[in-house]
Amino acid sequence: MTSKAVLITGACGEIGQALVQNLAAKGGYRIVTTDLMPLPESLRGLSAEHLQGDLVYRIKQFYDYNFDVIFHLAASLSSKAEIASEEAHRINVEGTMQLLMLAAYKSEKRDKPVKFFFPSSIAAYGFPTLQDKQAAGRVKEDEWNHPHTMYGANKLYCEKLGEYYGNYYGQRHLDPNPPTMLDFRSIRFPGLISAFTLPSGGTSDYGPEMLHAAAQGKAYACFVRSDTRISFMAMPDAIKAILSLVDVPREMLTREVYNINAFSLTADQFRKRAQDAFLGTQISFEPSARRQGIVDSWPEDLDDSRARADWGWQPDFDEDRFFDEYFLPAMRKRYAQRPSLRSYE
Ligand code: AKB
Repeated sequence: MTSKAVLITGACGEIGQALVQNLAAKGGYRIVTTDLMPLPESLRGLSAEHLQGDLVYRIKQFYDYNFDVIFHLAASLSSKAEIASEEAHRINVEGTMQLLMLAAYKSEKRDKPVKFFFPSSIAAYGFPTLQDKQAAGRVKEDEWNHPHTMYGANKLYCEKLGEYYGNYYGQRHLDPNPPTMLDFRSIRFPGLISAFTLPSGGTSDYGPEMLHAAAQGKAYACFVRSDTRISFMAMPDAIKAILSLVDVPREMLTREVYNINAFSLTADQFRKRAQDAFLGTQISFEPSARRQGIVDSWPEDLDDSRARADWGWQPDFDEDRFFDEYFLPAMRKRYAQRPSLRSYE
């Protein structure tokens, strides 16, 4: 059996690391990775080749390959992107644009669509006020598309670029014999939580940061108010969603961009979960106006009915299962020596 050639950009990030591990475990893929950073020790041997460097300046290198699937995960996340906005635009938009052009060219040349997976985000949404957010509840993909952040604007625009290159590039879909176009697929992720890695530069980071700090017996000052609510998901569900969406036959899809959802909880509910799990948990709330403003513009909850109907999406981990079957067992294993860890047996 010939293996599928895949490119994973941002391979050293949280989703990247989990995806490399999952694809390698599944088998049947020749994985090429790229990132600004060297590949962590744990991933060496899983990637056939790692190209270290800035994608935007090194795009020519990638024309030598024939990728079947591109997972374009590299991005500057929401909080970081507000500190260096123009640099974030370069990474988030120009990087995506360069890869879309490559995938469009290869799809046409090989007469075979290159699959292009793009992780979008709840940051693509934006509510003018907290009252609007609270009144809206679960949002559908086409509602409230008014991001407040550079990162959110970049995500929304890149979704549109993907739709353009996949369907209308050069208006050649109107030719009598239209060329083969790339196959763009995207998911709007909620905040993601891994039991094995920590995020950096994002704004949903308070969730995972709080839990990991509590598990290590470290005090944590949460940078948003206790009543702040957005939706979250376990990393294994995020990876499951990516792999399912990429594998599903195109005819089953009615759109390019899908919400997915698992559970929605407040920062205070996170604190209570951490207190129940870890003795001596010390969590305070010290909101930062800028980061608070960002999460206040993001939805409390997502309507993922389209993903459920079109490609059978369903999370494995609701809130209880996330804590009881994923996060806490991993923490027990990792910090087994810590005396303040409650026993759950
Ligand atoms: C961020 O906080 O920037 C990301 C996201 C929600 O896309 N985790």
